[in-house]
Order: sequence, then structure tokens, then C-alpha cells
Amino acid sequence: MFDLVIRGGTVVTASDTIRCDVGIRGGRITALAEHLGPALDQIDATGLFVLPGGIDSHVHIAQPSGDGIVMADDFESGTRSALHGGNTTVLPFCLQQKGQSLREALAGYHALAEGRCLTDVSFHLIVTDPTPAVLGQELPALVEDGYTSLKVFMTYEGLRLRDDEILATLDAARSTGALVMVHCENEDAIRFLIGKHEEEGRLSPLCHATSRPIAAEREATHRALSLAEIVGVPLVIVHVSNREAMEEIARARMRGIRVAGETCPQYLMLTADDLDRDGWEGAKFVCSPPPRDAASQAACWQGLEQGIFDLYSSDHCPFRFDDPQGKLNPKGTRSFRWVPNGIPGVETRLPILFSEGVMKNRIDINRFVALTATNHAKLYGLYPRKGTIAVGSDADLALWNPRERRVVTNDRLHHGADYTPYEGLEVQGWPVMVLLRGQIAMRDGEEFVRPGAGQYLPRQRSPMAGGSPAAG
Ligand code: DUC
Ligand code: ZN
Ligand code: ZN
Repeated sequence: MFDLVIRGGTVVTASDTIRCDVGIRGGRITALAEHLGPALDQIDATGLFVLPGGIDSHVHIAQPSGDGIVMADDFESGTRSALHGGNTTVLPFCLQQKGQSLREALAGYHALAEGRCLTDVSFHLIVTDPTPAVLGQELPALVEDGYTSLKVFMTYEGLRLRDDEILATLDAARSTGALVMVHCENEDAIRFLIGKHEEEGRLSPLCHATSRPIAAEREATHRALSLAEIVGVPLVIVHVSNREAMEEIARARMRGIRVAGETCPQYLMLTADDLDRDGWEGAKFVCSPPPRDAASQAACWQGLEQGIFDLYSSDHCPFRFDDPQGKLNPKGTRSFRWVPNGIPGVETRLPILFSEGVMKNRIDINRFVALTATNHAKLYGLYPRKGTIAVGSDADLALWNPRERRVVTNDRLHHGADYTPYEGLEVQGWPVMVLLRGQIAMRDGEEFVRPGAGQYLPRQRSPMAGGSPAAG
């Protein structure tokens, strides 16, 4: 007897599309077959896609963001927003403050997340202070404990690492089997350009985009990949916004470097013109790297279709707009340089790719699943427990109505931001039900789980970094 059977849906994985029932017992998928027998409960999924729950491996929640600035989502609102958008797992960042141990940083984020999450959660580390003790002692122990990925920044004063520090961090990652994600933008070039803009009195939100040009991203992408080549370690290049950075990834692959690429909805749907909207409205679109132009959008679509990108993540990093602790902070009203970087997007990530990608025949539904769930689980050491529909996997599922049409409006979203960059966008396809480890967590926009239903997930080492995926 099953606890639950989902009957009559179209089950989609990264490789197959099959009409079958899904049998669930003890929170896991225990059978897939044309017709399954009796169950304590059942769901009629006729006319729906049954997808692996979305995994968003790039979100920022409750991360300190500078003087007087407060991120708009805590772990409850951030994971609630993720859940309503069809996700069952998110990977937020744990930011190490300078002078802080990684353990101490983790203790803080665990305390914030504990009992608050509505999806499963696992942390990436952000290393900002790569001392010999952090790299030589803490990191190896943390990787053993399931913190198997870390991010380094090449931009942002206070966060960025110099090349010697990046090399030391990559070397520590190589010897521990941690996977490194890199934010590629040349900080010195950006500082130079910000100075020029300010000298010339150019202070509007659009100047955020013009002070962070493609060349700054391309150069840093090339440098990060070269440093990885020198150390002999794989890399994830996150939030790629344009063709030239994509070309660096392709060239590195041709040299035999193992590199995964990620892009985000903002690089498919927004352009720098959005930062030029009336008044301070453009601040709503300030994120880094900035959205580029129509040609860059087309290039990023091509990258999703043709495989430069393995991951499609939100880089959800929400700030309120009409708020002195957000985009309109008192410093920010004087210059673009004080506008906090980041936009919300965890809830709209899947509908945007389904509507613009699958419904417009740019990608098929299997590629959609790979880009939104399976590849994230594989790359970050959660597969096959997460990211697929298979016997033995957690019953994390999104039941998807491909006919539902919606206009995206902020009042129907669940994040803590007071706006969405996609206000007014018409989409086709929306998740009508989400199951988290076999429990109905969301149905028709209504929640059936409480904060705390989401669990923390220690992870295996990434197979790309030399770890072997868990057997059984
Ligand atoms: N840029 C980042 O590097 N992180 C979060 C959001 C953003 O815009
Ligand atoms: Zn980043
Ligand atoms: Zn980010």
C-alpha cells in the first residue's frame, strides 16, 4: 500500500517524458508504473506535467548587504516564495565576514534558517578571508561535514579576493574536493569607471550598467578560468550575462578545463534600458553583472539551448524598492554606486523559462528539467536523492499546468520585496501543486506546510570536483 499515488500525469525527467503513475511511501518515490495499486491518498494529475521540484542553487537570503541595507527576505519568506514558484530545494549562501571563522558564519545562518524553511535548504560558503587556518583547517573539515561548495568574488570591496588569494582558495578546493563558484567582474576596472562616472556627474541607475561593462566580466571570466587551469581545478562560472563571457567558457572547455556555466532570468528578460527607466525606477533592475542588450539576451538563450549553460538559477537577491533600507537608501538617492545590487526572482524563475523557453520551442521540457533541477542536484552533490523522478528519490515534485496563463504581478508573489522586475509579464505555465518529501506543501496557491517543514541537506562532493555520486 502506498501513502500516496499521483495518477495519470506526464512524468518528465531530464531524459524522458512518460505517462505513468508515481507511488510514494515514507516521503520517497517507491514505484513508477503505468497503473499503480491502492494508496491511502491519491492525486489526479491528468493533463499536468509531473516534474522534479525545482532546485535553485543560487539564492541570497538574509545576507548582510552593507550599511543600513536589509535584504527583503528571511528564510521563511524566501523559501515560501521558492515553494510557490515550484521549488523544493534552494541553496543560499553563507557569507563569511572578514576575521570570522567559517564555522561561526555557518552557526549564524543555521540559527536564522532553523525552524523557518518551507523548502529543503543547503548552504554554499562565501569565502572572503582565506587565511591559512580557514583554508587549511576549517575547509577540509567542513567539506567532510557536507559543505561541499564555495563562492569567491572578484568584485565588491570587502568581498573580492586578489588573484593570490583566489589561487590559494582554488588550491584548497582542489585538495578537499570542494567545488568553487566564481563571480567574475574586474573590480579595479569597475572602481575606475565608477570614479569617471562620478567625476562627470553621471549618477543615475543606468550608470550601474555602464560602469560594469561586458569587458570587465569577460576579462574576469578569462582570468578565473586561467587561474583554475593553473591550479588544475574545476569551476562554476555563475550568472553569465553575455556572449563574450560564454566564449571564454567554450574556449576553456576546448583547453580541457572542467567548467560549468550558469545564467539567470534577468539576462534573458531584461536589458540595460530597464535601468534607464524614469526617475529612480531603474534601481529596481540594479544587479551584477547588469542586464545587457538584446544581442546578449539572444546569446544567453543560445547558451541554454546549446549547452554552454548547465544551470539556470535566479540569483534571487531581494531588496525593497520604496524603502530607506533598500533601493532608496539615503545614500542611494545620490548615486547609483550606493544602490544595493540584486533583484528578486526565485518565484518567477520556473514560469519564465517554461513560458519563454518551452512554450516558445527554444528548449524542450527535458532540457527545462535539466536546467532547473537535475543539473543543480548533480553538480552540487544532491543527486539522485534530489533533482529527478526515480525509485528511491525524495518525492519532491512540482505538478505543472502548462495551460495556466498568468500576468506576473507583485501582489501575487510571496517574497519580501515590494516589486518584481517582471511586473506585467504574461506567462503560460504555472505550478499548481508542490510536494516536499511526499507531503503536499502547496496546492493552488495555498500552503499546507509550516515553516520548519524544510530540512537542511548536507551534500556529497560534486562529481565534477572528483566526488562520486552516492550509491543507493
Ligand atoms: N550580484 C551578486 O553578486 N550577488 C547578488 C546579487 C547581485 O546582483
Ligand atoms: Zn555573484
Ligand atoms: Zn548571487
